[in-house]
Amino acid sequence: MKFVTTAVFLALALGLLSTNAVFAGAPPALTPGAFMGDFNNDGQQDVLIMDSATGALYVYVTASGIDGTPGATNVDVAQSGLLTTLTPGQSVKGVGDFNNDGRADVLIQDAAGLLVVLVNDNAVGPGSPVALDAAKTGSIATPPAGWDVIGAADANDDGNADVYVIDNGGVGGTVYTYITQAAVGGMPSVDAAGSGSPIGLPAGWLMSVVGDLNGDGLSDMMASNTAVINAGNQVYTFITAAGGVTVDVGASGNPGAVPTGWGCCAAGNLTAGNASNDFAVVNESGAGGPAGLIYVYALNDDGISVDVGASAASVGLPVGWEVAGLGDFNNDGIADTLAANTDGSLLVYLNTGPGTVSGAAFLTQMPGGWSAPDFLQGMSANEVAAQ
Ligand SMILES: [Ca+2]
Ligand SMILES: [Ca+2]
Ligand SMILES: [Ca+2]
Ligand SMILES: [Ca+2]
Repeated sequence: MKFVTTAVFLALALGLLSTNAVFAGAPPALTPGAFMGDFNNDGQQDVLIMDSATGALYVYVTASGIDGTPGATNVDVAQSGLLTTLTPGQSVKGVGDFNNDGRADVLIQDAAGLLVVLVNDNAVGPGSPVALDAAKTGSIATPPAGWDVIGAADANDDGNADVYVIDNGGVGGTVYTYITQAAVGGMPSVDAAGSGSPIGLPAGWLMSVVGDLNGDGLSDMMASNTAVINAGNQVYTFITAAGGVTVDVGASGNPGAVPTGWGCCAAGNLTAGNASNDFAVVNESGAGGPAGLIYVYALNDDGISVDVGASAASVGLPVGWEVAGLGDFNNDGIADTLAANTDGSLLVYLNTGPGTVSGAAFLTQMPGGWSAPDFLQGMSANEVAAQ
């Protein structure tokens, strides 16, 4: 297929960012992240997990009334279920609603590089386990060699998740967005005419977030300069324009630097009363505060500037735990924090604001060998928006 790259390198904007850069040559830190989405269309995030030995994909559906009461059962066993078993060479690349029926679908890639959407069956009745609708499995595209999936998010605000890829093997840093199309509840495919390349990143920059940051419905991008270890991790927010495959340079900007040794970034709306998202960082090194501490930067409506007064430290994660993503697990409009332990335990901190948590709800402990598949880069949109 024809793969058109029309990347516009924002040399001016990124030049401003790079003036204080000190490149130490350290490999970029990877951002941990789980694949989450609302698989049963009840407004609550659910968690996709995989058995690394067999390739089985399973969804933990979050129970109604999730809370932090000791001993509470926060997984709805009846609605949870096995989706499919991947064949060798296949891997999960993202979760998003690719056909606008309110149910999260699963983006996978096969050994030949083809991106395929496994469509979640919207005919499943209340109380029954989630399942796939094999008749609606849709092929999206095969990115060129060296291009990797960043995540899935609705770039053009048509209700269908789109797929972001980045050139990690060639020129480096060029982002391309496959716009997808599907009738509501139908089979996804790619809209070649609507697809395009919104941005190219300089060397050393990672895309950390794809998802709507300024509340206009169009997915945006947040990148972090993880090569800068002496001056903190700089972050930059790219606000997109109509169509979702171009960047509004004037609306984009630098929210500020994340302190040295802190991991960037998971995004979600933790502030009641505005539509813009906020982002969380984690103290991974213990520099400048206790290791494991989560700090939330509250973003103003523009999606780029930080509301310093509303920003605050949140909970501190115990040793062995990491942030897996932000998503709304109790349908109160405020994103919660999913944390994962190396022993397979999954915990949701129920946020009520940037620095306030009402409780910690234990979801479950995954069986041995199972994990919430990690993103190598970034967080997908289903982790971003508190719908
Ligand atoms: Ca759900
Ligand atoms: Ca769907
Ligand atoms: Ca879309
Ligand atoms: Ca936006």
